[in-house]
Amino acid sequence: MSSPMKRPYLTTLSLTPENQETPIHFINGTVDDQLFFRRNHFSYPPISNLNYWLPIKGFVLSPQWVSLRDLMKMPSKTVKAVLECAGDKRRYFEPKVFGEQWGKGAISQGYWKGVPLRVLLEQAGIREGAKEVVVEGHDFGKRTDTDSIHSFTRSIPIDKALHQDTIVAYEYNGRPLTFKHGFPLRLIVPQWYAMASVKWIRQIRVIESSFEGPFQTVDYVYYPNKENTEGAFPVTTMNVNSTIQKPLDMAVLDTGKHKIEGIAWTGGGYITKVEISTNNGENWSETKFSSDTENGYGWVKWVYQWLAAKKGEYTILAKATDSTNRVQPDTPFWNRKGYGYNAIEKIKVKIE
Ligand SMILES: Nc1nc2c(c(=O)[nH]1)N[C@H]1C(S)=C(S)[C@@H](COP(=O)(O)O)O[C@H]1N2
Ligand SMILES: [Mo]
Repeated sequence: MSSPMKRPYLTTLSLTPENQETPIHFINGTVDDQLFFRRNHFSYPPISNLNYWLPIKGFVLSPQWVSLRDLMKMPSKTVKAVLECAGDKRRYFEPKVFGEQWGKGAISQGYWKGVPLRVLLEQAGIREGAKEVVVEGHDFGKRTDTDSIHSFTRSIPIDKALHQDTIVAYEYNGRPLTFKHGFPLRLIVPQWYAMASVKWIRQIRVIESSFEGPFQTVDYVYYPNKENTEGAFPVTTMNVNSTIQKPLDMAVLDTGKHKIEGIAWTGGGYITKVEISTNNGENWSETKFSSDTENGYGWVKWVYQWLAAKKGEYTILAKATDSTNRVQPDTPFWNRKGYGYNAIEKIKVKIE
């Protein structure tokens, strides 16, 4: 009997903190823990499930301390969602930007089960005038820009916090969260880039102002301008995007039939169309979807049958469109910190 793969097969960008991406051609339906990319700002936190209580406090009528046991008895919900790091594909920006040089594999998809954040907030009773919900992680450390210690803490606007599919998750693909992906509790904010999905929740706090922590106001902000903060705006929902999984970039293939395959996803609506060009954009053809398009917040799998009759070098492009009529742009939206890359997907192959 062949045994299942025992080790994660991930490409390492850094080990402390651990930042690793998924070889994109390995991804199929859902991404299991062994293949799930890892993105951390700090070392893993010292944490155990013994005596784990979740505080829900701040601008509420009756602050709550919920034990894990009680939390698991509350109404729950399972949400299929793509998690994509805002820095996914960063290495393709020109000019280059600082930050982890992610390729195309800082993305995953799976089923998250948990308690809607709304249920917890309603239990605590949100006070009139509440503006944001701040979620703090158990991990902490020094940032490179200051000497002070920070925890990984992020906020979401109150309406997103009350959205029925924003959940405090304790299971992934039918099993308890693994430690590296946020055990015992993790926020899941579908449609937003994954920085919003805070791992190892330490506390949830309702505030009546705007949260100003460095992971909110320094990082995860689009700075379109190299030198100043002109035109800056926060990173929120995912852009419409696609990735070619097969063939591999720079593959050498025989003449004949080849399947071009990949995924497409969006943070707004659902994917309506993915087009392929095998001649660097001169002609485009529509691909077929091999999965549902309106599948919660998941990605779409698409496929295109290509007949490579002639030998030579080919530039293959993929371009996704979503139901809000957003299309992948020809040129990426360059920003200083390199977030949200979604220019038309491109690979090269050689037919011999
Ligand atoms: N507590 C905590 N939550 C976090 C982070 C972190 O460093 N600490 N990183 C965020 C970012 S930027 C991403 S892309 C995702 C990565 O989740 P993963 O490591 O499970 O893939 O978690 C988010 N939640
Ligand atoms: Mo991220």
